[in-house]
Amino acid sequence: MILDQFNLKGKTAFISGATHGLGMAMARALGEAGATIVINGHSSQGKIDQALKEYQQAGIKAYGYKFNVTDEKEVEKYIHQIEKEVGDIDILVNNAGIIKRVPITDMPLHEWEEVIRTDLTSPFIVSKAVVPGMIRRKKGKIIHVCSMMSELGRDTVSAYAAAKGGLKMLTRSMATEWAKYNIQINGIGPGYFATSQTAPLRVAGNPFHEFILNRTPAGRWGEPEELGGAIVFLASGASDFVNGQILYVDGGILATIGKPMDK
Ligand code: GCO
Repeated sequence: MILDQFNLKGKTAFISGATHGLGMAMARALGEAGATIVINGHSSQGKIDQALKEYQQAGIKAYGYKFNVTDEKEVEKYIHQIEKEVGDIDILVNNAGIIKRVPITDMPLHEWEEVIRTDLTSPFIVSKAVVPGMIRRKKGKIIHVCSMMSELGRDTVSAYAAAKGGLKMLTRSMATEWAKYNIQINGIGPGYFATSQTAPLRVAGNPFHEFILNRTPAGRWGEPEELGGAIVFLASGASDFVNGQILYVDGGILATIGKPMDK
């Protein structure tokens, strides 16, 4: 039965970050599809505990670990610990990320490096730590959280766009090297969603808010749970012959040049 292909019962998914926002929405969807969820945070055990409470209240089996996904030694230690304490990681979602909205001329090198390390190097580090098990088992799903900025530039988000553009090519490179092990590596590309990360942009009367409403054919910001179907598809047997693709969930932004701002 085709719907059985979307069932994640018995699977374990590690979603980096996922203490809030889009990561939490995607993790909840994977949990509701039957997966056991593992999340992480690097700064606050309180945030991890609060998120675990929300997952458990939703009837989702969830575990949380506090470590920094940009630190290779910590990642190796904790991925090993997760596989020992929870089980094999069948699904990896590289979600953890940051954004800094600063014009290039005003961006200090250390801020550029922080964004690149978190949004691009960390998926490299975490995937490298998880993939040996997937290769051994000849089965696995890796999903990188990309962005509109994997395809488009925007002023003040140069480091983020460079990282997310690189993440698109890392997705394709991993698919090239690892598809032969029956591992599917794809990306999910959220458009503009109503989250804490975009809250500063969604202030009524903010020209950017009006711009996005006009630039998005659906005429609205996405709701985080609207990523659920796409992430479950990419994490499930329904996508076993899909590799190196970025699945955009963007209300149509990438389909159009846009239209003049409503007068
Ligand atoms: C911005 C936004 C975007 C979105 C998302 C779009 O500053 O333009 O934060 O980066 O968050 O990444 O796909």
